Amino acid sequence: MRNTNQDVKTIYRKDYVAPGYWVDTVEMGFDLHPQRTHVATRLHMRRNHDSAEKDLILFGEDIQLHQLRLNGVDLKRSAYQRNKERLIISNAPDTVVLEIETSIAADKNTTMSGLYVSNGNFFTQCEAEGFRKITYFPDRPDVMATYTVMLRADKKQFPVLLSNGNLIEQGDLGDGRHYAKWEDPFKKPSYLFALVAGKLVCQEEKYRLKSGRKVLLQVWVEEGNLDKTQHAMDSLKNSIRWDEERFGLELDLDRFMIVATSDFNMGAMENKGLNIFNTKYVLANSRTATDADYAGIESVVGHEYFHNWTGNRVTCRDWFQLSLKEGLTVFRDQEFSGDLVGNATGRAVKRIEDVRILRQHQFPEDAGPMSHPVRPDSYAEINNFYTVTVYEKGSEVVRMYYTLLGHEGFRKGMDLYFQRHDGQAVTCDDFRAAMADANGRDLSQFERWYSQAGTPRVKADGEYDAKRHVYRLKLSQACPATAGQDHKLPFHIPFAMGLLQQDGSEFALQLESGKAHPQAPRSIILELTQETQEFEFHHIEHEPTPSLLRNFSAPVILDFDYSDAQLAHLLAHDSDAFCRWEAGQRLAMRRLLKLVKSVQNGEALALDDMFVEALRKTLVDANLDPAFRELVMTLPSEVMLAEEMEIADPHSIHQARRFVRASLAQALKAEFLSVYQDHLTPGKYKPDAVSAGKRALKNCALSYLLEWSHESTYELAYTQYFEAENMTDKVAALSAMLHCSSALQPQYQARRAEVLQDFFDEFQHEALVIDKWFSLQACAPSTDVKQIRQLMKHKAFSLANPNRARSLIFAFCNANPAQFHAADGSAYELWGDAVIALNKLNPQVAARLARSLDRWTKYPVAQQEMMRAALQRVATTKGLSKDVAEIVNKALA
Ligand code: 0A1
Ligand code: ZN
Repeated sequence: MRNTNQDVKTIYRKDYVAPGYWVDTVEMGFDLHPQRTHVATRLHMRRNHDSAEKDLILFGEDIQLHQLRLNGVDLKRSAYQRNKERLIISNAPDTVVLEIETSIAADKNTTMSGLYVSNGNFFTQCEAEGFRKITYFPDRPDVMATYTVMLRADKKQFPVLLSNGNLIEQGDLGDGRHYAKWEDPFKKPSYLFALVAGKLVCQEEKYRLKSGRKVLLQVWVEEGNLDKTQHAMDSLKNSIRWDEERFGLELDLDRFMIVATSDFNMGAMENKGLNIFNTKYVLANSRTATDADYAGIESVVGHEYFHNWTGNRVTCRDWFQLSLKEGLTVFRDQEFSGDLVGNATGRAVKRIEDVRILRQHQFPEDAGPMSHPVRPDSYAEINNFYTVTVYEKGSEVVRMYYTLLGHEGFRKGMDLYFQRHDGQAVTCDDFRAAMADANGRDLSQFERWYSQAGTPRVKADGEYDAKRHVYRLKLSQACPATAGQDHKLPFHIPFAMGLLQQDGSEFALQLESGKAHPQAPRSIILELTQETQEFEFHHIEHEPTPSLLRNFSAPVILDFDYSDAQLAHLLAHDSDAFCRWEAGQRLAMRRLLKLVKSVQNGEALALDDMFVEALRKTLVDANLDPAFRELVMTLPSEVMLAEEMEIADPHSIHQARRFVRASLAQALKAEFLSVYQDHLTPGKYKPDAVSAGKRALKNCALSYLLEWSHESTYELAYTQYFEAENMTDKVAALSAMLHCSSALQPQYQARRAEVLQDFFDEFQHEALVIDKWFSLQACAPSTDVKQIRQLMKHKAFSLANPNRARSLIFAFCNANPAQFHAADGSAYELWGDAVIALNKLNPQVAARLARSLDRWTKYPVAQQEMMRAALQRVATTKGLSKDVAEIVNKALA
């Protein structure tokens, strides 16, 4: 059934054809003026005799073409074909020098793709297909060339002129203008091109590489922000060191620059030698940034830096291979953050956080209308495929190689990958082949992780044979049908596991019978490759408690019929921190789902002592890492609960979760209080994982204490808010005051208003903090759609700034389900208004927001009808971008 009147053209992976022409060198001259930037480009091209494409095809979008010259001769209008997207020259000679003159109105560009102006400065964003908004070009990642770039601009207005690579010349032009010439010695695809021009200042440092070579590191920001660049600089130095040590990869340029802009569609961009970042992932000091912000900066700085090898030196043949660079680079940044913590529990905490993100965002994506394989087969708009599947599931796929091949084996695979493919544009198959060949392994079945969408389920059944002292584990796998893929073939699943004894220690795991081997490992990785397999463990003296899918060794859903007692045993003893945490989550999930039913049936709610006791033990266990304890005390989110239900019921979910939090607060108030007191971190703020873990636990305790509605606890948050010397504690207090049960009580209204106003007044000139101010309100359970509309009228709100739009509208639509799904459908209307308004300004951001209704078929019929109507309204809007059209069409299909 077609529900809409706007179909968009689909591009298929199977249709890949190599480019008809290669580009060896690109020379560009920019005359930068915000209203009209003139661009002169010279391309040295040569025919690719291996290609079926005979024409010379260039892409171009929203640019004025002034002149086109081929081998020195002006091309007449009849010598080429041109439409809105392409320029095609037929019968071109084998060697071509093409000169192109174009112009751009960067100040009118609100899409933040191509060349645009933010706060008076010029920036570019060329991934995925933004370069074609600057000049006509074979804008596809398999066309790799070296670039020389001349920038000219008014010296006063644009004192800083940056592009990729090395600065080779600069000077004055007279008439108040100046120039800078940049040369990037490395071949790159056009999506890695960048320029920045404007009034910026930098923190810089000479840094010595392991090899002894000195490089220049710079972090560029707007004036007034130099007090917030140190952490980004430290993170960059840590990243450089880490890639040398862990993968033997050295920075290949003499200069590496990071530039921050407050107008950016995504987190950051890995342009060669000139990374452009969202300010959110650069700027931090203790007054304005939280522990989470510090951690985010570290991982994004790492991520972009690691792309220099995984993405830039070796890039993607076509955009279907996006996960080749993104999955691998996410894996690398996750490992980097884990290694930096420097201890096993810290690593485990990081792992749990990453799994939580995967489950919260990727599992729902894989179960919804946008479900796609890690390597998609088709797309209408590639920007819609920068997804949690390509990134986070892609990283899990890379992690599975790591798990199967081991530390050394994985490194061998990486070495071979660079040996074979440095300077090339390749595919996910090439990566898999390098991993297999370097280790003499057959990884052909592993291909299915790239080609089959959906989250596999692994069902485990255990049986203990007391006579033979054998524990038999049966594993079966299945994967639900997804769009266009009805039948799935079995995956190659690394399944890590152990068996716990009654005293909490682990059995030696021996898969063969015969003599007992007490030295056998206590944790092993089974390889599940068939639909069903059985494994027998010998010399198991009593019935064990299985610890399954250790460290979340594969991105699957595990079904095992655990008893409560078994889960409590795992929570108390498992040596695998992931499974230990998971046991607590299972205990909680079970209760929450039952309570949701009770809410729906109007029954009295009750929480059992066994659960409270299991959590109490973890909460007060001083031998456990505070960060880990905080993770255990955090209940599964409302989004995760909705995913577990046949028909989601956000209001009952909210009430049930609230009830569990309040009951825990009531039962454990003494414990929460002493945990709170014991984890204060006085003295100078430090963002390291240990201090951050203490703050996380302390603030978790505070938020529980406020569920127990009592004057004294509200007072505690109020005091913490005013006395906090860092943003983590300040925002945690404010969040607790807005989000907990007490927040709903009228007697606290005045104080809530007071702190909100105080926060705004103090930080009104700190854009990133004002984003928090909007977000906190957008996610508060008491904030309804009317208040959101009110906040949209606030003088500090702007839909045009992606961070601000995300802080209010996305936060409300994605993270406040009970209000977003208000019975009258009024929030869906708000969603539609915002998507339609954003569609005109910034299609990429609009398409992201459009995804908030992805799961609409999961709700009761009455809600579904209203959501469908909202989707249809968007789908039939005139002038819909292909970004938004693809999303809503898929939702309605
Ligand atoms: N490659 C970047 C993410 C990125 C992707 C697309 C963008 O614009 C459409 C911008 C950034 C990364 O993985 O960090
Ligand atoms: Zn990336």
